[in-house]
Amino acid sequence: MQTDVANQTSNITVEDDRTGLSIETLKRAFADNLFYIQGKLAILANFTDYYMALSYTTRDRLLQRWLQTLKVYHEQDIKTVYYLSAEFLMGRHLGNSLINLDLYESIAQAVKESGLDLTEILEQEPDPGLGNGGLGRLAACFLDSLATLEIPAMGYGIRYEFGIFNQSIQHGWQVEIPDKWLRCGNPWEVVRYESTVQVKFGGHTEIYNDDRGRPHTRWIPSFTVEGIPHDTPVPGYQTNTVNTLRLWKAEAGEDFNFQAFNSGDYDGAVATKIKSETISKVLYPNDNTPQGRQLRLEQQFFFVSCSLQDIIRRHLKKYGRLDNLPEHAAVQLNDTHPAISIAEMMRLLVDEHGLFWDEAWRITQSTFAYTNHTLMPEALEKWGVPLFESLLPRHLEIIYEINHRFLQDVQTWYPDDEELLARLSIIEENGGKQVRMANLATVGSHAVNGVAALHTELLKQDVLSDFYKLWPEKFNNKTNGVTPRRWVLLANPALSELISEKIGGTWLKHLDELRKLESFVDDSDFRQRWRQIKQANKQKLADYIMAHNCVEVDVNSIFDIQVKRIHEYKRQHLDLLHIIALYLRIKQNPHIQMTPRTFIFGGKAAPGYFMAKLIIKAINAVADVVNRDPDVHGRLKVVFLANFSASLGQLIYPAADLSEQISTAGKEASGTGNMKFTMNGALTIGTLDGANIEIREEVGEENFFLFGLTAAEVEKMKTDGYKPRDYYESNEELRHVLDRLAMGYFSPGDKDLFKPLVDSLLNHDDYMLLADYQAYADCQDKVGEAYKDVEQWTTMSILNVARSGKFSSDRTIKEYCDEIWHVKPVNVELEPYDPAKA
Ligand code: GPU
Repeated sequence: MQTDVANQTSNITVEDDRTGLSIETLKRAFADNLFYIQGKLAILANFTDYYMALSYTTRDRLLQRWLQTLKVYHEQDIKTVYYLSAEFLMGRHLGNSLINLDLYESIAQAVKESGLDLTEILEQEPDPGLGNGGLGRLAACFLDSLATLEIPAMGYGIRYEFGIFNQSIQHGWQVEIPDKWLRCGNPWEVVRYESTVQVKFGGHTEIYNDDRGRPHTRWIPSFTVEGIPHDTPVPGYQTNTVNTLRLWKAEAGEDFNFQAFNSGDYDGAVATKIKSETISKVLYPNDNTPQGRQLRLEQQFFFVSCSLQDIIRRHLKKYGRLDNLPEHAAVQLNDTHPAISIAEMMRLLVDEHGLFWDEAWRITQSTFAYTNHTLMPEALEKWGVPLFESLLPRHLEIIYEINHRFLQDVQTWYPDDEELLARLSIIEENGGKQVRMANLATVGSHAVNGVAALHTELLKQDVLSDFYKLWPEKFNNKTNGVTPRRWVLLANPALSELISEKIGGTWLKHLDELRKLESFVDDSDFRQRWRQIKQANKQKLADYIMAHNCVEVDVNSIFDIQVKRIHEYKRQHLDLLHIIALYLRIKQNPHIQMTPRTFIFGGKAAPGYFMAKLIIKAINAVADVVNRDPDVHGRLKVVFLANFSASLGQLIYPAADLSEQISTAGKEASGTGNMKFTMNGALTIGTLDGANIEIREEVGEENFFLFGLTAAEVEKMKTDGYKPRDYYESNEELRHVLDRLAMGYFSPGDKDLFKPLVDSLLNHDDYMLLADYQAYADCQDKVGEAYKDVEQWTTMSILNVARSGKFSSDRTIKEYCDEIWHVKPVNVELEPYDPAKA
């Protein structure tokens, strides 16, 4: 790197160097950080060094706001939101920080004057993959909105050493590669050793009497682990507020350091250390289907205990009492992963802080709220009682006590309804006792919400219907949203610029203002630029596809995209059946007219999910045949993009023409990718599921490609006895498609390869692909026709963006603030940095 640092004559003061925003100062800081932090001479530096130096330059400029925010929160009488989540899929930090600090342009200039290119440096950042999919990404969008809305908030989670695996595709199969995201260091975290907490596990409980002869319970653990907080700043967009994401790393406790070593038990000491550190080692790569492993429960309890101890410690330091905790803390449970919070809070209040049970219960219930993210029965977390007893003996006692008191209440309201009691009980008695975490979370919270209107209705009618009858007022809907800062401004700068040129820049904080775009819908210059931007975004993706898949795609074809976790309920294989059908139509009639399409897939399968991995293989197998067949003649291409992630999403959403949201109705709680596509001007082909329903309501039914059974029809068909084979037998095209797959047409070396996939569809078809197949294929024909009318498609695309304002996570978070948390914004005024006073 060539800099002119040596020639600089301006007077840059020390404090300027770390807070100054002029191009000159930024250049100087960048060069300094390369030298002093990375320890590299410019001529020997590589891109990682540039990335690190630029990150420190940016972090320095965040710190003033971050520390000022902490000071204001410390001094003022406020209520704070604590968002507890086992996953935070934050996405890359550097670009987002630059945007939120309004520093993007200056840094780009400073970097350019240093002879480098900012976008290339941004690509060096490892994408912190501390989540699986929608649930973890939602938590990240929420943190962005909380900071932007100036709400005092803190995210609490686990600092996994290995995040979601990297996916590579080998011979069409998914191969998992460990994600060593911390290898080069993490410039975005600050370790707060002084706030380390102790977490107990195992052992037994005993009763003892206090000085006044009152009995108490004491938990004697068999081992203790330390939780070390690692803090990451979360800047709001164009505000001074910088909130904190606090992630806990597990380390061996004090006793390890002395006792085991001193007694000469070196192996034993090391084993303890390894066991402790294992707790925050790796993210469980399951989405929507928990694995009931002991380590997973250890992870959950570990971060919950750390976080609640942290909250209580800070509260006590400030107020010296706990009865007013609910006035200052709102704790949100992101699904049931942190639901053990209910029992841990009771334990801390009763056993450790000496509160009476009833008072502790009042505090707990008024502090916690619970968000449910799934209706799928297999995704509801349950833990075997024996495991619970050995790992968390005191918590099991507390859960029994909570359950006993709860069921006694129920009995007074509904006497002699044994079945109702059995359904409501926190303990499932059938087939080996289990603790039902959703029941625990519901009983212990004052609010329970679903994540889209349909999902909340189904929660009330189905999964949690008995609780709804008891406490209808507890239930509420909070339709998900996504942050337009990352998903439009950062991902799609050209579109953002066009929009700001037309309606000003405030839409980024008030997304409803996008409606103003409707008045430009007939402006031919605007429409043309709209199309050019989409085309350029498609070209960027096409270049990526060429570089990574060696497949040439036509940017004039429909970019028809399905990116999300691979799951049978999301029905990537329905998309695939239709692709095979189109291919067979070409083979039968080589001159058939067809709007050219590029089908693009991306998504990870849980490593133990056989059928999901087979679907990936099938997509790649079909791609191999279709992409090579000269008969296809540019009409079809199929691409599976490896290693879908937040950062790859930023490339993909802006390049889409068609967004595939084709889950079986009633199965996708909300979906959030659907919103990102819509905001970037893609049209949706989708079922009446999750937030699709609300997207269609907003954009207008004429601007949405709807197909398929409704949730009610799905249920009715199931109870009436669904026979997938009937569809196979009566639908010739569908039969040919399935036969080709089953016969090994796409797997020449292994004819039976896809038989399990076909058999599952013919014999069970739990997600009703065959019932929805014809409606989907017909709807896709309409899409193909519609795309031919460029003008009409442009109008629909503009209207989709103009009417997507509801799906900002700012709207979602405002609703949580007003209706669940009862928290208000807190203004943070910046004070000039003064080293003498710091
Ligand atoms: N979701 Br439960 C996940 O991503 N992982 C999970 O373990 C569970 C739910 C998703 C839902 O599938 C999706 O519909 C929703 O939009 C998202 O959570 C955020 O609410």
